[in-house]
Amino acid sequence: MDWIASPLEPVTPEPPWDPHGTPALPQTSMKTLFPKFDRKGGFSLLEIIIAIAIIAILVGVVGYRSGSAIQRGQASRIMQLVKTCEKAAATHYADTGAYPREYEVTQNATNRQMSSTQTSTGWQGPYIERPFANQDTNPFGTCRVYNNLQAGNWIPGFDTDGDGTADLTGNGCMLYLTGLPQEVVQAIDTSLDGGVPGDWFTTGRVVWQQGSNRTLIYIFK
Ligand SMILES: [Ca+2]
Repeated sequence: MDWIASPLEPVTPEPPWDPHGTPALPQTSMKTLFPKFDRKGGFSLLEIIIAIAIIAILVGVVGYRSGSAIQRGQASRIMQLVKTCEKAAATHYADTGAYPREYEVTQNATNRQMSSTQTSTGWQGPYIERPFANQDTNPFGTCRVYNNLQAGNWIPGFDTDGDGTADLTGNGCMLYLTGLPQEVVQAIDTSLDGGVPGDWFTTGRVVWQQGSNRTLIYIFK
């Protein structure tokens, strides 16, 4: 057991710690960094609060701006989809004399008349580049084109002049989207329905059913 017998290394005893003494580390004060800065009391609580408030406001503004930029991007993407579907529905109608319906890619071919080969007379599609795949087509949920503007009790037709009655009803094409955040629907509504009187969510080409989170957009008749 050599290690017990080995002599201990000499240890220089530390001076006793004095809680009231001068700290060992050199202190850098604002005064030494900036000789002109001569304040004895440091920053007051009020100054610190004001600084924190300014930072919070700046963070909030930047956050809000990037949030609304994302929503504008999402809204313009849906607007692009509206344009694509308008063109596709009009061409399908010109070829076949019928309004097409287009459901998501998992549905069978009879419900994908714009993307899947049909046997109907005059059909010369596909009329859209690729079938509707969720996330890809609508990042928030389902996307469909219905060929009826007034069906069941939830497709009410479109009151495009905002006078309280539907003026676009019956056969025709509309886009059906689920899950869109209100801000995104409102951005689309502003661009398609700007100036239409009445509630923005019930009148015009863009109808938002808040309870079921469905957005209906008239595209072609
Ligand atoms: Ca509207």
